[in-house]
Amino acid sequence: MTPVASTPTELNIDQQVAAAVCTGLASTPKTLPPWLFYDEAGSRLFEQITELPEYYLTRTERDILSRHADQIIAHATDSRTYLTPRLRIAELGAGSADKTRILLRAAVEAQGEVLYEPVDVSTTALVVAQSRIEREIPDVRVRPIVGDYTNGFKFEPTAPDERRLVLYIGSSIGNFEPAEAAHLLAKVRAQLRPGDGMLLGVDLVKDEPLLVAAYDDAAGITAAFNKNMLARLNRDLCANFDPHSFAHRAVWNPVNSRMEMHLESNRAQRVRFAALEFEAEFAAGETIHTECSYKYRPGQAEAMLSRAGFEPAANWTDEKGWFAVHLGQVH
Ligand code: AVI
Repeated sequence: MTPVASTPTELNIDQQVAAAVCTGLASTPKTLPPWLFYDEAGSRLFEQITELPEYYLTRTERDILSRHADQIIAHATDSRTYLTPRLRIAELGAGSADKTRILLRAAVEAQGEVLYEPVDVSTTALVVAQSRIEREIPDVRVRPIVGDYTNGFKFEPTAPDERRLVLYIGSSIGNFEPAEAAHLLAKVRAQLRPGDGMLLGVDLVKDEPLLVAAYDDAAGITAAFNKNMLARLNRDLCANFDPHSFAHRAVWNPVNSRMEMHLESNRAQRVRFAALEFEAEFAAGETIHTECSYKYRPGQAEAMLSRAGFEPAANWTDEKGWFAVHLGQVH
């Protein structure tokens, strides 16, 4: 197992949580950033969300990858310069790398050994993903990169006969504001060379009831995921949120083409953060906006890739046109 180093990101996480709370809860309307969802309990709840009947995103993307993995790998390896370039597969925010195994197997099939570079802030997630992948697909060598892909991580240079395919799947790009998403893609592009590519998974606009159900499931798992942010702040910043006094809200915002998650205070209340000497006051019905999840219309993902300097090369979708996977190449 490759040892993975601890990073400044993990060391200064408490300061980042404190800064996010002081900024977000002092603003109008109140906001908290979605990365606060992903403590240990939140990451477990997210894994449960991905298996919910209403949360179509994960299974739809998995089906697309399963059906088209060989084609995706062939497109990404397609070359005018080298006869058979070797493909390295990197992944931003790899997490458990569950769906990635489909592409890794297809790459092993096409070229034998494959180097896989998962990037994640969570050392634990990387260690788990590495041991699972190396056990299940012995021809994959895993070289984890612990780091925050939104903030200054570095890929190692590839050899002249290699090309890198960067995966950014799971609709994670949708959790960024359009300007931030553009900036992130451009930063990744700046680290790539001609022949390299990016595979981007995006969720598409669909009927409102389907979208709302995906973010407000009958079993209440997404509500628990949203409210877990309050439990996290109680623990990390000695706050005294009563999670029962907040309701989970999931709303479709058609103007901005995004699902939004909010936490709505069901009474007037004051919440104290003992670790910060900070208090936040809530009126009855006041909300904290915790997440945006952008949904794209035809042509928007291609435009986003082009603006970041990628040539949209191919895309794959499901029969219902609910989700799409786009390949952008560097020329
Ligand atoms: C991680 N991300 C793509 C999920 C989404 O659908 O925006 C997070 C999530 N939020 C609520 N359910 C799932």
